[in-house]
Amino acid sequence: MKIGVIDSGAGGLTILNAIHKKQPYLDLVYLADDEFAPYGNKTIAQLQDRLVRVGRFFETEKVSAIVVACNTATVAAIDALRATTSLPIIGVEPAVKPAFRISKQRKVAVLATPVTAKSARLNQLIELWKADSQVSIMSSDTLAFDIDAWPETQKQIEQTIHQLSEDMLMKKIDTLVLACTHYPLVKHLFEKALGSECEIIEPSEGVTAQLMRRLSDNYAQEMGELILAKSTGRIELCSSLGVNNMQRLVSWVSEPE
Ligand code: DGN
Repeated sequence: MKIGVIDSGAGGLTILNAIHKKQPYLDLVYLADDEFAPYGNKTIAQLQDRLVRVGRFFETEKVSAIVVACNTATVAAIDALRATTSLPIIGVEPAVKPAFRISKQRKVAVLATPVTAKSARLNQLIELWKADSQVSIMSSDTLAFDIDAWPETQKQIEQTIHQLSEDMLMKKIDTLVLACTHYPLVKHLFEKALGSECEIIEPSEGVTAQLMRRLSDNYAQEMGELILAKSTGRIELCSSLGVNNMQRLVSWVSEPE
């Protein structure tokens, strides 16, 4: 069984890694859509059109499900994608619910791209779970793009994280939700800037659990095991900008570990 995973660049590799760790025999095909990056400053209509094309790509790849490993694409275009394919589609949801549960000071920050930060979906989730917590929705229109352009952008990345963290420290934030799949790649820099008092939450485990639920809903248990047994754990990496760019993205991901 093969699963398609899509993001605008390197960010979704954090989700791909989590899926592979949990289900090492699942075949995965990853599309870094860096030709169209960054997703975070595109219009909703552009993102919908792009995701429909991505859906067609994965259909020709004969995947059994698509994971939209990008918060921006999920809030902007997952419904458009679902409307044009019968494949199961799993999106990534900002992990605000666990953040409100663990925050001791009731001060939570959610950091996302501008599209996600302004989205009705994020704001609805916050309203649903925040209770008496104070919430700061913060966004950066450069951070995801700079992460894809690492290492040339190392300084800009550090500067952006420093500024965002200063703001969070002033607001006495004790729990930070990384609501963009690129940001866990620089989690170590946020940890350094915010200190150990601040919990940092990322979405990869939730998405993996959701994928496995959807797969077992779609395939009877024994059937699912048979299909998994036929898989080899093969990972294919594709970039809409070409092979050289994919190699750069992969080296980025392995570097900080
Ligand atoms: N990884 C994407 C997300 O989770 O929103 C970032 C999209 C982008 O290109 N800015």
